[in-house]
Amino acid sequence: MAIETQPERAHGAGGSGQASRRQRPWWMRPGIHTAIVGAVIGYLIGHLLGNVLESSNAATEYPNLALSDSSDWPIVLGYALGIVGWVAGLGVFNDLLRQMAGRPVPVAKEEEEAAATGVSKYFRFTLDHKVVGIQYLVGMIIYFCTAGLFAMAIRAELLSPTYHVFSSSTYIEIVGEHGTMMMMLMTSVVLGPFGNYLVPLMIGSKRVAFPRLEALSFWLTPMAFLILLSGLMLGGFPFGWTGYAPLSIQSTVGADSYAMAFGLMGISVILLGFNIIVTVICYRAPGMRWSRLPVFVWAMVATGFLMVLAAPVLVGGMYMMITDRTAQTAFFVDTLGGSSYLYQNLFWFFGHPEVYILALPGFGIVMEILPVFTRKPLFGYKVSAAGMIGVTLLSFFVWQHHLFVSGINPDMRPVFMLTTELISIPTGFIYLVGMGTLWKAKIRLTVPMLFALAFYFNFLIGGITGVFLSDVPANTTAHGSFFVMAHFHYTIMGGLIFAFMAACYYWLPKMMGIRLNQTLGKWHFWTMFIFFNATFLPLFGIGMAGQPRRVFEYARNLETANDWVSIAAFLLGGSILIFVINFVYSTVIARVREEGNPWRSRGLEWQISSPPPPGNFAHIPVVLSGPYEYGTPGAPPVADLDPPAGVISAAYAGADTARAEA
Ligand code: HEM
Ligand SMILES: [Cu+2]
Repeated sequence: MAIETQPERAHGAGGSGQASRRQRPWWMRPGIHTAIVGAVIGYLIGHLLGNVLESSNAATEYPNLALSDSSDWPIVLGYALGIVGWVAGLGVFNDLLRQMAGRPVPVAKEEEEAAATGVSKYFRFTLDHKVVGIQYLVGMIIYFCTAGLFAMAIRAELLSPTYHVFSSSTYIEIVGEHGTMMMMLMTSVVLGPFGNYLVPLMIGSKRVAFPRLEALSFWLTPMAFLILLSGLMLGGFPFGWTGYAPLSIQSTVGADSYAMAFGLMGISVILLGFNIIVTVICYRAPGMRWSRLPVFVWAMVATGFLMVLAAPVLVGGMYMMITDRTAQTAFFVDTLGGSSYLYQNLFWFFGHPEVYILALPGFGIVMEILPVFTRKPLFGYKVSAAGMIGVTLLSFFVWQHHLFVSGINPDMRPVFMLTTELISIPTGFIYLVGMGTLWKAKIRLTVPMLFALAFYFNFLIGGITGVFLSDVPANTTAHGSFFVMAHFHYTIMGGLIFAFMAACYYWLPKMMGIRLNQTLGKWHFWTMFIFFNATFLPLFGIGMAGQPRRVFEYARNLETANDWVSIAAFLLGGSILIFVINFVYSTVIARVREEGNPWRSRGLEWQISSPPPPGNFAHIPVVLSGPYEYGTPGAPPVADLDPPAGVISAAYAGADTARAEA
């Protein structure tokens, strides 16, 4: 049940507001500038330390174990201490250290931060979940566009079947940067901005459970992004986004940036998911039963569990890769007693749940949007929640479908073929909930709704081709080809990213109190939808014709088709540009206010002003009914926003006694 008081108060060691009000000059207050200084100092110290280690190194003592040929220690330690410096510069440790030293920690810090005005709060480590949501949103758009530019570079090279713009080694570096940047950062593209911002509003809470962890999860992402990008200066990494051993152990220092960035992002994702889970379990308003939880929140919880359970395996794998490369631990080196299969299994034990980390939030968004624009209850609400739980559980039992052609015990293949085909059942349930809601509905074709409908169109193609790939014989043929590439772009770009766009158009009026321009929105939608399909549909055929992934040369007869795809891809890039222009134009220049409930949604988040005031709700609301009772005669309002005194304290007293008794 919801908790209104702030736990910090309870052990705020007698602190008063004074501690925080004694202002230092701005440049001494923690912020992004001190973080940069911290990161640079940390990097330099680490680099120096690494050089010292390197010169006294194991490489001379154990020459036969020296697997890679360049100095990994200075790079790895530089990155590691750079991260520590960045976090310290942001002031993440300040309260902790104060508390450990027995000094007063300013109480009511969260309330003060929530009331802060001005743009500078967006450049700080802050405890306000709404600020973190906006920080994530802007960050994600930047990361997505950067990774998208790499995609444009890939398509530029593929205009010609032979050497054209980039050398073969540069090409694979670019593919690696594109794939890794997308896969590591887009894990948070929904939970980061929309999960953090909206979940407390949707469950009737004033706050999240762990504001510091939430803020930290965001502030690790710029570091992961920059570390991955810096790999380009170190010669890149030649193994795509999957980092298979032994190549990843033998590659030059660019591989360290891959492992450090991906591992760091793994940590960020664990914190992100953990905070959301605990928030939903512990901070729901009275009356917000699990059976009334918005389906978007269900998706956030399911994804949170996937994150918390899968990402540690990634972090472990990356850590082992780093120690293999520096301390010559040889976890993944067959000739020294390790196993490159071990890496593949660790990677995909994370990697497959990851694809559901990318899919479930998309479903959460579109299922939230459909009832609003069809004015109908969500069809099969319970089925959708059950489907998401089913997907979450099953997704830990399918990972070896990525290893069908690896040579690992072939008798395992039918088992994993079966589990993979099984998972399409709960996924199909979730899909059908959408179809049932659309059935015989009068649809309002707003921009968010268009994106939601396109999600279903694209995901169908991505999903059905996935069933083909789960089949061992078909997989053996298509593996490593552009067919696979087209399949997963249909689910991730065609699914997740379309849903993300739907969410931007739907919830930005809530989050910023500003309406995105709808005409530009329609241009954005139609160009993105048409050129997305024009880019990726032909790639199924090109893949079946044998064009391999990650290779910059292909058969001459495929040139025309590839040229078509490249031109469509550039136009697709142009459609994203329309979005960015619309975003900047609408939020910075035009600023058309949108205060009320423009979509006439029953969602709890829409029942308060936009953007919500500090602390979200004046009083903790009492939830009276489910969020999807559109067109239900006599349906009660969603919540009582100003419940009579006593109702809440009674609810808390109940919760407290329940806890005390437990
Ligand atoms: C503008 C839209 C996009 C275009 C035009 C595009 C294009 C491409 C192309 C052509 C490749 C294959 C290169 C090769 O194997 O030779 C590729 C690989 C890849 N893309 Fe995209 N992409 C786009 C968006 C995305 C998104 C949104 C994601 C995920 C969030 C993504 C994830 C990947 C991954 C994981 C790979 C595989 C990299 C590897 O083989 O290691 N892409 N992309
Ligand atoms: Cu998989």
